[in-house]
Amino acid sequence: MPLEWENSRILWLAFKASDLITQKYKWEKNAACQIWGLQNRLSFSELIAVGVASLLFAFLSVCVGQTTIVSEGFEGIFPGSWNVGDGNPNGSPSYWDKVDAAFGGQSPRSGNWKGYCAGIGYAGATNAPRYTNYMTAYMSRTINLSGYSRVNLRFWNLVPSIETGWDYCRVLLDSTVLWSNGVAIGNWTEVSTNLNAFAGTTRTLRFEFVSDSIINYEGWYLDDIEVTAGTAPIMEQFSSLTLTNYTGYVIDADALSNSPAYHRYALRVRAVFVAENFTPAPSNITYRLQYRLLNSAGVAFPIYETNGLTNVTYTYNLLTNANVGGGQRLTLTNFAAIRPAARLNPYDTYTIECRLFRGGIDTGLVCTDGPYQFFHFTNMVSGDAALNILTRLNSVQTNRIYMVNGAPNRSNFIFRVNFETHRYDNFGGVNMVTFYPLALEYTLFASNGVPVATKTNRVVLNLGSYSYQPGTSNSPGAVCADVQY
Ligand SMILES: [Ca+2]
Ligand SMILES: [Ca+2]
Ligand SMILES: [Ca+2]
Repeated sequence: MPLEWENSRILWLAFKASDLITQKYKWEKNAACQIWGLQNRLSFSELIAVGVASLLFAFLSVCVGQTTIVSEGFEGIFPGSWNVGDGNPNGSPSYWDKVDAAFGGQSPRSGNWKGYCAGIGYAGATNAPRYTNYMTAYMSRTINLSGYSRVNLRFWNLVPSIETGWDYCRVLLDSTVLWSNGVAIGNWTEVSTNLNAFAGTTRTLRFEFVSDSIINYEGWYLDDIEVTAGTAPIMEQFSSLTLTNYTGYVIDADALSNSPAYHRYALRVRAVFVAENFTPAPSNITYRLQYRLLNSAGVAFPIYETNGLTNVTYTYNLLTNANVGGGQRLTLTNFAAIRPAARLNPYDTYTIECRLFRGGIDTGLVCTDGPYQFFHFTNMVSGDAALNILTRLNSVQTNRIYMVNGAPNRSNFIFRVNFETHRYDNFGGVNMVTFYPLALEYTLFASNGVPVATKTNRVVLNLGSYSYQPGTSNSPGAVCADVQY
């Protein structure tokens, strides 16, 4: 349905699609259409891109903490940064290489590959390999520990058999022996060594297997070697923050159901972080994860605390205990159920924030997930008389950028309107189509802000939509319309 007006070069159009939404559009010759939202000014292209953005940034996290200096699981190119060789010129050269899962009969500690002291030049068969005589097989690399005051070395190792008393494994930092072993280790076993004494320097880390002139067995395997560094005795790092039940809806009535498929009344959030102990002694730590829901302006949105009430800072706080052994790194996973305490605005976007506190002290670590958009149904009664419908006006476009007053087919503008409605009604009853009116109201403004009289300013649509969409969990029925008036 066309809109007509008398004269203007810069015009404004106020658009009203229902009592729930009011959007104002500015339209200018040769200029992009822009939308003024309820709270924020958004450019047209930004609003359309919101759905894409939430996918792109869903896994973006802000993470700071300890640093991984070395991470070797033998899954990539080997030797890579390592120097490998046999320091004993006698016998045939035999030294470190990566070997596959089947090699030697024992699976890698992780992935598909592990390191073997005689991967190059081994004796025997791949299913029963043996190291050779006269080996000083090494894999070594430089580690730069400058800028850190705390350093941990961890590695996993396995020694199916060895000539005890004559052949041996050891780990060195330059010429300092950090660890040594001359006996069989039947299962993958982690070794943890504190390297704080070497922090701030650059060193050479060396794994060395030594055999004498006679009698050989299977020898030494390595996997998942890690050198991590930090600046404090205990350090943490966020791995991820993920909204796990995003459907585009928050449905308060789901709180009446015990089924996990109906848990859409809360934002189910998984936070994963690692805690590392850079001391030799175990540490028992209480962490607090403080969650907030931020709108697009970065302002905290009302949410319920774990006790079902709201607090003044709109935070949701969970405590978790961690017993982190000396030199150990622990991965901790925390699950939150964040429930909005007010109706989420379908025109705004929301980001979930998690802040980590250790023993009451803010670690400064923050992780975020978002932005997300939601249609939020607050109706709690299945069979209430009201029509529980949410709408959103997505865009308005015009097909021409000029008008000629009095000329046939040129004295009006035709607007293409894109909107959507979502309905969640009678969700405990029979699913059926109901028709309801949706009014689109237009107002034209001249550049001085004064409304311009038009022949038409209201279009009433008769829309029909299902009360819900049946499924494993019933979903709201939706209508997305792209109509011209
Ligand atoms: Ca591996
Ligand atoms: Ca040799
Ligand atoms: Ca030997």
